[in-house]
Amino acid sequence: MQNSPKRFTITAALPYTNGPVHIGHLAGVYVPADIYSRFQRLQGNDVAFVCGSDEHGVPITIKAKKEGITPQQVVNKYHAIIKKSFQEFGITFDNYSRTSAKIHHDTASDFFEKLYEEGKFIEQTTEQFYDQEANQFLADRFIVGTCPKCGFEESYGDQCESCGTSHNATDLINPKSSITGNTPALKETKHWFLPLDQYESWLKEWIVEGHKKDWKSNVYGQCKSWIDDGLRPRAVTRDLDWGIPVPVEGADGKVLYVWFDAPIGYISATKEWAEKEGKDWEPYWKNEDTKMLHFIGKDNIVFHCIIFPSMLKAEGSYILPENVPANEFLNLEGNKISTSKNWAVWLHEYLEDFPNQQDVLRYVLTANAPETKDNDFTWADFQARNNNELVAVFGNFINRVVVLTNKYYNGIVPKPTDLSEVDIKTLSELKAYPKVIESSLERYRFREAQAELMNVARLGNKYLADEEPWKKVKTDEERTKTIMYISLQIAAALAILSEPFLPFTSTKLKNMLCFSELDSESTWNDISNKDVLIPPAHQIGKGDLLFSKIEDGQVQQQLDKLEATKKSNEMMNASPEPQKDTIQFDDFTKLDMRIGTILEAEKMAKTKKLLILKVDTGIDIRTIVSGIAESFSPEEVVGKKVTVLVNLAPRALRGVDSEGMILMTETPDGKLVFLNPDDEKVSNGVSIS
Ligand code: B3M
Ligand code: ZN
Repeated sequence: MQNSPKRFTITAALPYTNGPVHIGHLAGVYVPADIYSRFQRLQGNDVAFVCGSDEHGVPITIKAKKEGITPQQVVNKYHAIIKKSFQEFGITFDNYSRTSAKIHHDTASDFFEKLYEEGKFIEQTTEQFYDQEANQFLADRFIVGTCPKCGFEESYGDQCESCGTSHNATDLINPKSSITGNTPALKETKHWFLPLDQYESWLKEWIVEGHKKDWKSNVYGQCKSWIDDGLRPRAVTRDLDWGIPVPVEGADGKVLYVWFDAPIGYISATKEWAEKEGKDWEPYWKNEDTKMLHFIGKDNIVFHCIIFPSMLKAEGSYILPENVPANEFLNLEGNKISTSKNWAVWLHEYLEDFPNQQDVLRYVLTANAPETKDNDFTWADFQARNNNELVAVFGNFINRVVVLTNKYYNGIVPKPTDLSEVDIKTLSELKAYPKVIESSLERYRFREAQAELMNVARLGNKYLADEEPWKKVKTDEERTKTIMYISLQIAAALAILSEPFLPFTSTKLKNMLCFSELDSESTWNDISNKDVLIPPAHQIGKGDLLFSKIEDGQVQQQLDKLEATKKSNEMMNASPEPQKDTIQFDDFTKLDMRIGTILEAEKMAKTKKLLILKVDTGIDIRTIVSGIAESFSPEEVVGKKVTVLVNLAPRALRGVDSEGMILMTETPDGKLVFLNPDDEKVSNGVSIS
């Protein structure tokens, strides 16, 4: 029985557009949100699944400064990369918008104006941090200091990334400007504040009393602790030149706080979508019978559960989220994922190394989703889950069914005869799965739901192993037909049930089973309600491997990549070696260093590191063996000006006499660099003094 369709507004956190997206984002937010949205659509429900790029805020202006480009150029670049990654991983947003879009600027401005006109803000002149050297106020991430709550020394002005607390910049201990490193001064400025304290008792009733049972305990716990600590007014404007201008008089040089405008981005994305689709956006945000859900990571809980709902409540005409299924964090090989340290698996890079293997990553990230605590992604686990689960369980079952059906019946679904007790039991177990998976999904337990999906494949494998059609085919043709028929029903169920989790696999499997040739394609609920998913006489296609083994070498390559990142980070942070013992001027003059030119270079046979060089030192042309072959090819160094220590006692390296030493240094990622004069006119033979 189909219930009447329900309306869903499903939002996924708007990613900051200051870098690409990585596996942590996918695991924590976008894959679960996508699974849920796909599932609701399969139920015949009316879904608006919206997201977009968060293009304001300080991280973007910092990135622009670093790269020497404008903030708009930064967001254009990453918006395109992020949008493409989401498409490639099959994240089925109904609309992926961006907060620099006009519709968003208008929507956010109007929202602010309405609250302003209704007197919902308090206007206050307060002292804010100001960097005199940079000549600007220091909002949010422009300021770092010690978190007053947990003591983390690199907390941002608005939020501590370590404990998740959101605070005012002036609460930080030992604040420093992240532009100049200076200790900032305080300077007066006027801002508008949302008096969260006025919403405290309402929030208590709505969350602490109303959602104790149905919200995840990590989410509920955080909210309760904030409310118990007491809420204070929060500034919703900033002194910045990047963002949505504050739409009231006397607010020059001020923009809306990014966390004021970003969640309104969900509304503008819905509006933009509705406009394109010729629909009305309002029921998705204003009708009480709409179920609104925010998928986010744990660092965004306060904004989605306390601040945004208070904004919506202040506005008055909006519904509130029914649930905010926030996830904890995913680590990578034991360390916190970090964009700035490049400690991440970037989605666009993953696809270069594992082309067309989106579902493998989706699968592993869901199997390991940080639903109740932080979790670790390891490449060893990635390989094991692919090889032992996707290949050995799911892929193996499908492969056997499709290959045997082709072999015995030229791919035509056979007609069953009398069903045995095992057959009846197997079919009734199969029929129970949609509800089992559904019940996990409705409680936002995606790992559990996906594990149940795999149990459907296990059911199929066990059935085949027990019934052994490959033996029975020799003795009992009729029985074999029934076994294959039942196995094909399980395969068809897998094609349908896997769609939310493994969408690419589901499509492939549906094609293999020629779903489009069926009179009517079965749906999720049909698995429980109908006896036949693919009928006798239906022609299926040829087998094609759904998954392939991941080899040790591929895993090693990923580990090597991370190892290189770690090394380069270590070098970047390493403190310089302490100074050596003092020498006298006479000691220094003993070193005879000259400028020279490399005339010839060749690789030393059977070594990785050594080049044999012919160097014109201005005094003579001599041979020097140098350990630079891993950084330079012979062609690259010919013609280079270099600094040579010419009076170093000669020594034989692998049988070649080396008469001197070329001076080098190293970049943080381990690449060697010549110490050469920066003026090409310096002639060979001149000495260094
Ligand atoms: N951009 C923070 C983040 O990427 C922020 C989310 C906005 S959701 C309205 O974690
Ligand atoms: Zn903290």
